[in-house]
Amino acid sequence: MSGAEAGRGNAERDVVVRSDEVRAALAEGRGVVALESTILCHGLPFPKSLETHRAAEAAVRREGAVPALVAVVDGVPRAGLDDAAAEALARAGSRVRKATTRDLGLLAARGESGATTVAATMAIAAASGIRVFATGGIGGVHRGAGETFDVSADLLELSRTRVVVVAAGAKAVLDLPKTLEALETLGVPVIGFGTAELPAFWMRSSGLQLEVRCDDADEVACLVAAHWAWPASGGLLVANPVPAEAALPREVVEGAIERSLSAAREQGVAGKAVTPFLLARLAEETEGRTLAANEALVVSNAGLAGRIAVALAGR
Ligand code: PSU
Ligand code: MN
Repeated sequence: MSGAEAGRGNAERDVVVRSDEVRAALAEGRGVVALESTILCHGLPFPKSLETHRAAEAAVRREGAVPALVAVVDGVPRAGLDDAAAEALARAGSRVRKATTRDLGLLAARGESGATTVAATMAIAAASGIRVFATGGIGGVHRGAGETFDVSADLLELSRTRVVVVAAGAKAVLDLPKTLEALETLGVPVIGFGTAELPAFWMRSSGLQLEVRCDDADEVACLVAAHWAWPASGGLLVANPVPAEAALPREVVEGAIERSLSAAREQGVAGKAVTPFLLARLAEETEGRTLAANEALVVSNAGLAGRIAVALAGR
């Protein structure tokens, strides 16, 4: 690394405040896994949100890695929030602004807090030296995007930021074929973990074939390292199907998605309110079954991310 590059790296790292544990783990070359805060504040209702977050942290630790909850607190991007801070965010819920990458400067300027989406969490993770991140499902191309232009900033961030995102594919409320096409266009490898099909969040399969399949964390780490050897490369998506015992049947989910989408249209829900609205509505439509599946897949993704972070740290 040249002196200029090293200088830039340090400057970037100073933008984010890392907890002592996260800083030490990174300095020692241990595995660290970023966890996002939008799911904590907007994706799941309290107290399921906090329970899921705690279970995800425990899953990361069981694999020998260190979890780093990412959020913006009073204008300061942070990686590694303690349990009290996590609880405060979960209790504040949707009163905390949902923040994507473009909001990071705004929050800093105004000293405001933000719950970071996949995109903003990736940006903060990369600036902190964290290379692996676990979430539920990424944002993508919404159904009807031809009219609304609603395409998640998560896709753009995946194209440019070097973080491995472990998710149960993209959320099933989206247009999954178009999301997969967009990921190809944006140069984002999609690795099926133990599957050759794109998982569909609460469901294990979407019927959409993937070109890359890995069956263990070392294989993923090897592929990630090779991808990052290429100068212009960005993020990767590791698509991990929801555990079989928590998966929901397609008949249950598809009808509920259709009804939720109609409700969103009727109520004129648009922009960044769409995803939280649909997730909350789906939970009602399925009498909480999507919440149980969401919890199971987040915890499973956190464990896999822990294994990948450890494998990557050892390379
Ligand atoms: N995964 C979940 N629940 C969520 C999200 C992901 O299981 O709530 C969040 C992520 O923060 C993701 C966001 O970035 O939904 C997508 O929002 P949008 O479609 O507005 O980009
Ligand atoms: Mn959107």
